Amino acid sequence: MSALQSLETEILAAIGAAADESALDAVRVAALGKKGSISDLLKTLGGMTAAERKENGPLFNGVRDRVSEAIAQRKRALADLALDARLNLERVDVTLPARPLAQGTVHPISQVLDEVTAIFADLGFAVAEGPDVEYDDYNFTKLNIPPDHPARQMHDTFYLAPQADGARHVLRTHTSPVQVRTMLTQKPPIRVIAPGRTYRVDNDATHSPMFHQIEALVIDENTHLGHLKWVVEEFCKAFFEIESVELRGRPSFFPFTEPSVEWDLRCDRSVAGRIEFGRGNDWLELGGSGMVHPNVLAMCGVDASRYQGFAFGLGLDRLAMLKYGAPDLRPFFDGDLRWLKHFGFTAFDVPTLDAGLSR
Ligand code: 2U9
Repeated sequence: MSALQSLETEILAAIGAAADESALDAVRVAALGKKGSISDLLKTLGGMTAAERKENGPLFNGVRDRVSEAIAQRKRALADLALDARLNLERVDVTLPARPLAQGTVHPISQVLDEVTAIFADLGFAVAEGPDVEYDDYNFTKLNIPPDHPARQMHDTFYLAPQADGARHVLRTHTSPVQVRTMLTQKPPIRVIAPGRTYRVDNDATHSPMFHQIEALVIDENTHLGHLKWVVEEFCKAFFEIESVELRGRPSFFPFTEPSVEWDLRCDRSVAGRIEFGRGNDWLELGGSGMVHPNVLAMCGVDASRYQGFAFGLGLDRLAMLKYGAPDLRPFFDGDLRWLKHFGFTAFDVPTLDAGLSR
């Protein structure tokens, strides 16, 4: 091997062995710098004869070019290695949960809706939904409230402008039309809850023109009042997170149920500003219910000679007020950040029956 070849081999080996950019730069300066080995070699060309220069020039320049290219290649490889090492060090686990935002909170009504949905899902109920703007027929007539029925006045209905045929849509006054839609489109057995916004012309400390209801409907061959009471009882125990409850049923009247029952829950109000369930000498009105009226079953396409079922309704806003101690309904819909911060929940408090509904 000629001296020139061994010089090139030696420099290329040093380039390959350079572990970082500064080591590589030292090799570059030693070979190609002002006083570098290759630069020294190139300087000798000036003292050569034309024939020697013609022979050695391309050889020396070839060594310089290959060394320059090897240095550039090693530089890119070292930069890639450095980037890989940095990426490894600064790796972000995108599967980790995001940090909670300082501002936004889950509204108590959304929280209560999630809690109620989790409880009923555990009991085998599906969630049914429907539109806020409803047919008069589904909101009233199919629920056994014909056009001149006095119950229409009690509902304080928001009516929309008449259609070409004179029919008027309404803002649904309860979520019951959702169960009408369910019965019209599904065959029994049916087990659904219908949560959502409802509307009535009403506005004071305990009423808002837009409020939230949750209703349940069960239709099967042998469903009876005992099942209804058991479901209401199980719901109360799970929702108020207590071992036992006592329910009192009062006879009532609703056009869409027969017989109809309103439920009261035993509670203790002896400590001012507090309410506790499951004990005490007081009763809290919970909501109404009953066995679905045979007229309703028939108008919704269910064979009333074979099937029967129960339905009940609860006010979601009232449940939220009771459970989380908010005394006035109006701030629920004001969007005041201070109120939302006080009564809101963090997005990580997803209610489940195993982990606890409210923590
Ligand atoms: C169908 C048949 C029957 C749903 C019912 C009630 C009684 C009731 C109130 C509770 C609190 C409304 O928000 S609230 O003021 N609801 O008392 N709801 S029975 O009965 C139905 C529903 C749908 C097809």
